[in-house]
Order: sequence, then C-alpha cells, then structure tokens
Amino acid sequence: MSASVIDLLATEARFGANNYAPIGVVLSRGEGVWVWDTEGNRYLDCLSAYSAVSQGHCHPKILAAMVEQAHRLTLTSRAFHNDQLALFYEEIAALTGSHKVLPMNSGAEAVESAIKSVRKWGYEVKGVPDGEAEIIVSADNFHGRTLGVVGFSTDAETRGHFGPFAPGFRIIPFGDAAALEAAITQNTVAFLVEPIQGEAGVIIPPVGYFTKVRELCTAHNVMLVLDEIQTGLGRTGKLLAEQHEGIEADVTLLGKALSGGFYPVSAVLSNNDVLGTLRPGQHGSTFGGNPLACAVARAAMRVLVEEGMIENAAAQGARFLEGLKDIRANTIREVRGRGLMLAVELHPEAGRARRYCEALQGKGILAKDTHEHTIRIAPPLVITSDQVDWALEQFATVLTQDFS
Ligand code: IF1
Repeated sequence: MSASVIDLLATEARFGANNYAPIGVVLSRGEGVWVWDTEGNRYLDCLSAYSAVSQGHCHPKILAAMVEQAHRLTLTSRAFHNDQLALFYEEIAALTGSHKVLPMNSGAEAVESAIKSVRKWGYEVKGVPDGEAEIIVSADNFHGRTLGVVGFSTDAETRGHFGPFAPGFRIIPFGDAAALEAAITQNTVAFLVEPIQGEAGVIIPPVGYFTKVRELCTAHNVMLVLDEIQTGLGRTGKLLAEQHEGIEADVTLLGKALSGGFYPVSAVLSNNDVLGTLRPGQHGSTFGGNPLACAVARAAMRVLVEEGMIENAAAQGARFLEGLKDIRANTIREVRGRGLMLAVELHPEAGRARRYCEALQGKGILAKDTHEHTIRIAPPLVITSDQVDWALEQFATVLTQDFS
C-alpha cells in the first residue's frame, strides 16, 4: 500500500465511528462489474454494495438521468408536487403490479414505514384494539439498523446495549410454517420476512414454505410483508423473489438496487388498502420521493428490464452455482444460492471466511464474509459467462488453500 492509502486508512480510523471493519482496499473507480483501487488494481466486484449496484457500477444511462435531473431540480420536499414523482409511481406500480407506493430513502426506513402502516391498518381496518397490534418476524432476520428494527433482531451484536426496545413483535423460526400458524393471534397484523435471508448467510427456505405462509396469512387476515430490499429487482433471477413460489405479498419492500447504487431510494409497495390508511401529516420524509431520486429510480428500473439483467441473473447465477458445486475442496461445507445471490459456507475447521475473502482480493475478486464461516457472492447482474468462469477459477484456487 502506498503512503497516501495508509494516510487515508489512518484518517478514517482517527475520525470515523468504528462501526465497520472493511477489507483493506480503498476503491476509487467503478465500471460495470469492475472496481479499481487507488493504486489502479482492478477487481471483480462480488458484493455489489450488498446488491445495490445490481445494474453495474456507474451505469451510463442511470448516470445520464441523474445528471440531467440534477441540472433541473433536485429537491422540493413533499410540501409541493414535483414532475417526477407521478412517473415514478406509475412505472414502479406497473413493473411490480402494485396499487399504492410510499417512497422513502433507506431500506430500514422502508421497513419502519411498513411497520407503521400495517399497525395502522390493523387498528383501522382489521379492528385490533389500540396498542395491541402484533407483528411476527423470523429468527436471524436482518431488516436494517434503526432502533425499531434492531429491537426484533435475534443477533446479540446487532441489538446488544441499544435497548430498551419497542414491544409488539413475536419471533418464530425461519422456514417453519407450523410455527407461524401457532404464533398468529387475533391481534396479529403482519408477518414480516425476507424471501431469502441475506445476512443470516443466504438461507433459502424449504420448497413450499411461502405457499403455506401465503395461505396462512390470507386465512387469518394477516398482511404478508416481504422484505425484498436485497432479493428484489432481479437479484434472484426473477424480478421479485416471491415469484419463485408463485405468490404475491400484501406489502413489498424495495431499496438498494432501486437506484442502481447512485442514491438511496426505497419504497413500500402495497397490493391493498394498507398504505391507504395513511393521511396527510401521519408519515413522511424530507427526501422521500424527491425528483432526483425518482429520476434515478426510473432509469434504474428501465435498464434492469431493457437490458435483460433479470434473465441474465438467472442464467449466470445457475452457471456460478454449478461451477461452485464443481469445486472439489475440503474447505467447503455447502454451496447455495438462487440467481446471483450465492454463498459458500466453509467448514468451521477451514478457518475464518474473512481470510478467504482477503485471499480472493489478492486474486482480483472482492467478496464479503458473513458470520465467520460464510462467503457471500453477489456480483452485478450484468456479469458475463466469461467473467463467471474467470471468477470460478479464482474461487477454486483460493478455496483449495487452507487458512485454518
Ligand atoms: C450494512 C447484511 C446485506 C437488508 C434487508 C433491509 C435492509 C437490508 C433484507 C436495510 C440491508 C445491508 C446493510 C449493510 C449490510 C447489509 C447486508 F449483511 F447486513 F445482511 F445486504 F446482506 N432489509 N442490508 O439486507 O437497508 O437501511 O441499509 O438501506 O452495512 O449494514 P438499509
């Protein structure tokens, strides 16, 4: 590392809150699946900013939409109308088959907004006694970092010493429909769940789970809220991960790739009257639905569809998964994934996943460990077969080493 890079790292350490432990690479440029560090080394990005850069780094059409809009109008607040919001609503509703849209900024804000909305729906439509609404969530969930959200996390690191927390949440095991049925009461307003658990290590529920979940939610008038912030917009090889089981959520949460990584844009989408319960003054955000966000999101959705990225995610994801399964290495415990949301779980004796990610960096690949023994792989959806094959060669080399 050059002196200037060491200076940057020292300055970060000196002034920054120490809430991250990044891999030791300082990035300064990106294009498509590639990123470059300050010394000009090129890497294949196998994280895509946790799936936010699904359309590839600095996609030229999203960039053009952002620059054009930034020259015209960036922020009006919702005290006035702007000429982009209606078009954003129309296009996201058409794309996802939703009826109502609530624009926010971060993923966690979309989750908070959904919690508020389903509680309100519970009191005003379902008839739950005021203050009694219950929301069911899954163990090992990850829905963001805000106080409301970490309050129902089961991860000690995520929630430790941040309490006291809001009541009204029940936790059940992920992938267990009988547990859902047992947890539902007359006061249950919603089941909030990720279609595939990301942070937990790309955990795919048993086949048929969501079909059963849908049936139970319908039977008990419970809103099914799918957090598709990570799985949505093509990441799993379908527009929405719910399509793998042929179901429809009542409320869908999108974020991350909704802006192609240019700008924080999130949305709550609802298929029924959940968002219809919100009245003026009851919810909002200074930046939510601003013209710059809307213009960026419109372009991000357009290129995803027009450039065949969803189909490519399905095809390249299958290729990547097969290739990973073909690697004969006794470091590997399990390989799993759907579309381009993949993970390699290492045997505990193989050593920490972090060490393998650092070795991958040496081979020109940036990937991120999660939970000690899992390497998460989520490249931009524009990755080509040749790039997948090249990545697989690097993974094969690194995974056959022993860092225990
Ligand atoms: C970080 C993980 C990914 C999410 C789901 C809501 C949010 C996220 C399903 C909140 C955010 C992130 C945030 C990022 C790490 C990351 C992550 F490792 F924690 F699990 F992507 F895999 N719902 N996920 O995955 O969205 O408020 O961040 O916009 O650094 O904390 P946000």
